[in-house]
Amino acid sequence: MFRILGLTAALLALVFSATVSAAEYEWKFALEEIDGSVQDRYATKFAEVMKEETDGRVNITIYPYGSLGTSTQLTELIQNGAIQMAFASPGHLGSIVPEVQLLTLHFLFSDDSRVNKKVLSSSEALYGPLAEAYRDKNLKLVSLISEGWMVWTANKPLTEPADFDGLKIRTMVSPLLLKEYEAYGANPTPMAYSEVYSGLQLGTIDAQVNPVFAIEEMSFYEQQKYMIFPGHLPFIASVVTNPSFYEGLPADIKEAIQAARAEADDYIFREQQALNDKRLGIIKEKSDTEIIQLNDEQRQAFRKLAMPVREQYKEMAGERGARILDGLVEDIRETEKAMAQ
Ligand code: 6CS
Repeated sequence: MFRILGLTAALLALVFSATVSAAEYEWKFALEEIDGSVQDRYATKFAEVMKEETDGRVNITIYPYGSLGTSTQLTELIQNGAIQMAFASPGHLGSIVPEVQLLTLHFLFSDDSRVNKKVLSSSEALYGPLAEAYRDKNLKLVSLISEGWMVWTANKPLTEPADFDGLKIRTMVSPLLLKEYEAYGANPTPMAYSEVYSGLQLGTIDAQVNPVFAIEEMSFYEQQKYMIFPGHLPFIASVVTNPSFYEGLPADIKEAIQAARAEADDYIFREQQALNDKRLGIIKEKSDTEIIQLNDEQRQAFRKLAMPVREQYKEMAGERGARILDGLVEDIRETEKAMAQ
C-alpha cells in the first residue's frame, strides 16, 4: 500500500513538476554543426533572448549535428513541421532552393566583413525575392549569418588555379559548387559533413573547404598540411522555420523572434570572429600546419575564373535568381559606399 502511494506520489511529482516547468511553447532548434560551434552559439543566444522576451513562455531545445540527421534531412524536418527551427546552409540547401546558391559564389561579397554583416541582415534582395524562393519550398527565412571566411585545406599549397588540376576537393552538395571548383580545373566531390574526416584519412578526397572554427572542431587539420586563406567568400548559413507554424504564432511571439534574431545576429558577428581567431591559435599550437594567405595578384587569377560561374548560376536559378543576384551586387556596392563615408 505504502509502495503504491509512494509510486503515485512520485508520478504526481513528475507530472506536477513537468506542468510547472513546462513552457507554453516547446521548440526544437536543429544544428548542422556540433556543440561549441558557431551555430550552437547562435542558437544558444537565440534561445536565451526568446526566453527573456516572452517571460519564459518559449523554451528552445538545441539538437547538435548528428542527433537529427544531415543538413538536407534537417530541412525536410522543417518542411514537414516536425521541428520548429534549423540551420540550412546554402551549400546544401541549394539542392532544394536553387536561388540560394548565389550565397556560395566566389568573390561576390565584400572584403569588409562589416559590409557583409549589414547586407546579410537587411538586404532587400535577400529578404524579398530570395525569401520568396524559400517560401515556395515551404520554408520561412528567419536570418542569414556569416560564420567566417572559407579556407581551403590540402596536402599541397594551392596558390594558383593550376594547383587545382584534378584535385579531389570535397564540397557540400549544392550543384553550383561543382561548377565553381570545375572552373579552377578541380575534380569536386560532394559529400556530407560527417564523412569529410574519414574521406581525407582514406584519400577519397584530397582537400576540403570550411571556416577555421570548423576545421579545428572537426579535426580536419590533422589530415592536411596546408591551410590557404583566399578570401573568396564567407561561409553563410540561413536560419529557417516552417511558414505555417510561424503564421500560426501570436503577434507578440513573432515580435520576440524578430528581437531574438536581431540580437543573435549582432552577437554572432563578434563571436564568430573571436572563435575563428582562437581556433586558428589552437591549430597552430597543436600542429605544424602551414598557413598561406593569398596576395591580390593570386586572388585575381581565381577571381577571373570565378566570374563566368555567375552565368551558370543564372541558368540554374532562372529569372528570379538573376534578379536576386543583380539586387545583391547592388546592395553590396551601396553598403560599401555608405560605410566608406
Ligand atoms: O561543410 C559542411 O558541410 C558544413 N560546414 C559548416 C561550417 N557548417 C555546416 C555545414 O554543413
